[in-house]
Amino acid sequence: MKKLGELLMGKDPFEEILMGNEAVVRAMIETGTKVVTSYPGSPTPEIAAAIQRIPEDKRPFYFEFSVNEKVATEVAFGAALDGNLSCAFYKSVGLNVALDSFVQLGLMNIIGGMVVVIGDDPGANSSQNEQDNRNVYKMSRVTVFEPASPREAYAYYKHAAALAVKEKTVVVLRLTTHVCHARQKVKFDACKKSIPFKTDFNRENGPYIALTTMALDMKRLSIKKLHRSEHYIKQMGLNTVMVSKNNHGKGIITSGLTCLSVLDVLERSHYKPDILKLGAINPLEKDCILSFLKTHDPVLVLEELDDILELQIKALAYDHELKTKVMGKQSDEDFVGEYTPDKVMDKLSTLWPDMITKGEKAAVLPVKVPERPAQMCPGCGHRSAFFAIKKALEDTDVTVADIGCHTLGYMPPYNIGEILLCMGASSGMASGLSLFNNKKRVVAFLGDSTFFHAGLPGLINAIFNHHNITLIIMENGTTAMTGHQDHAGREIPIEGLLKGLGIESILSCDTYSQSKLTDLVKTSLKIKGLSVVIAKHPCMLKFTRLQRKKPGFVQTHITIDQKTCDQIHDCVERFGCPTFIRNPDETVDINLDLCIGDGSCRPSCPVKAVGFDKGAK
Ligand SMILES: Cc1ncc(C[n+]2csc(CCOP(=O)(O)OP(=O)(O)O)c2C)c(N)n1
Repeated sequence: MKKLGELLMGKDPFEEILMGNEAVVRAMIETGTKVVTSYPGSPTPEIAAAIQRIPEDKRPFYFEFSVNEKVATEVAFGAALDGNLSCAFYKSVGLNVALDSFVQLGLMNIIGGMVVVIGDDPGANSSQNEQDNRNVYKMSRVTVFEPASPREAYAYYKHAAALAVKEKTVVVLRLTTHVCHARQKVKFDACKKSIPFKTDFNRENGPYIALTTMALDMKRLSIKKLHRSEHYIKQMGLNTVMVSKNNHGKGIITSGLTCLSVLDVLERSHYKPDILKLGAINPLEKDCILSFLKTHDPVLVLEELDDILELQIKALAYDHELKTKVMGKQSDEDFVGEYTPDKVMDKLSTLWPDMITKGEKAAVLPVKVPERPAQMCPGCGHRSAFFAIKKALEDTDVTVADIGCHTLGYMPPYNIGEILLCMGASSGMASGLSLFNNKKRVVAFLGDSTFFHAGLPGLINAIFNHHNITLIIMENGTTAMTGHQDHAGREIPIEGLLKGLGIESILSCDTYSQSKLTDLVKTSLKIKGLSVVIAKHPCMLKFTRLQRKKPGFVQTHITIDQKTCDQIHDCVERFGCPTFIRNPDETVDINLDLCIGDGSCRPSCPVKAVGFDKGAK
């Protein structure tokens, strides 16, 4: 196989097995998308990774990691006002951050067209919740396409782009985790000749100021655009009916990945209901749904997460005085988690036991894998920081976590970080906890990418309102948790920014200098008002990956001098690096596959039994 970057840039049609996220990049190129923006977050970061496989000078569009999802949305919107087709992509909860700008998009005459790709995460595989963003799309009056596979992700992006350009509007491509990450053979079309960047903004194309009565006219326009979208959806046949000869009159309405789970289950059923698969989930194409409801009874609406389709379809049936029984969620549990084949099997066999025997297993058997709790990598600077900071804390102190690799500090053996909301929330929550609180000191944690993303307002609030907190910024030079994406810290040193904000107490040190860090935190905690500690160390996963690429690289390890070791086990119980193996006879060994020889664990040994192997630096 050609390199991914070359493949994506090919002029001729080709067929290849690609990830859903990668297939979307080819669609961007084919549709002439000119500006692409993002803030990283699973399940979409591989879109950025695929874009970055195309050398910047060959990339047919501008790409940036914006400072957060709201700014990513605004940059893409601005470029579209100039006449370019643009795209912003981010994860489910990213929409919460983008929302203030996102809800306005439907009102605007977006000259070049705009696609927003949002990766929802049913099952909360890598998110702090499994929010159903379909609730927001209705409110924002945006058209939404939902693919079930990489093949459809590619095709639906192209549809989204075509409709966005035609109607000068925004169209959402709703991906979910396994559509993003699944791999499938996709047939790609040829690439048209390149389209130039445009800078044609003209306010006559507006109105773009949605104030007072203008906002209402703009809303009327957005409603009209949605009607036209419904027409497009019908014309393009985005909603499809799969007919079975032996359906017993029953029907299922579903969309996205759930449809594949249903198809999987129906391979084992005694009869097969017809399926209406919705490729467009907002607006709903009423004609096709009504004709399905008129020709099937009962109809089951199967959808992951909330009952968005179900309620609309029930309302449609009611308005048209249909007698068809429309069923959907049967229990609270139906609102929770992914609709895997097993879950769908369970649901269908309970509801229609004559159709499928209860206890039948879905085709995809769950593979039993050992549990693997999330943990910090060997050598992680955050581990050294938590080890050191714990020594400075008292039991009564309240520790407030934020989102990033350092969230893992809440786990044993550190147990630091007792509350978590979302990105950038730690300073604000800590400020609230500090009010009228003279007994407990309040310590907040914040990663460096998050500092720029949403951390600054909470910090500025703490300065402005004189809150009494200690903020520890865990600076590792990258957006580590989502795969080492770049962030604004490359251009803007955090310490300088803090000084510029007028913060008087700013202390900083490398986290490997553990005793120094303990002292700095102790000093900080004595200060009345706001104090900041910057706990720095480069992300060691990123660092070692780069080191290993260097010619002549030799991996060194740490060693344990078994004669000196007193089996105190601080290395295992307090430092907690996964590299240490505690044997049944209480001796301690090193897992050489994991150890990166960084030596950050050495201060954890009170008898100095941890050393470097020969040649290590
Ligand atoms: C609004 C929002 N956008 C994106 C994410 C995905 N996400 C989780 S952690 C993280 C990055 C954290 O980076 P940083 O603050 O530098 O901490 P690190 O992981 O490097 O320790 C991101 C982007 C999210 N959870 N919420």
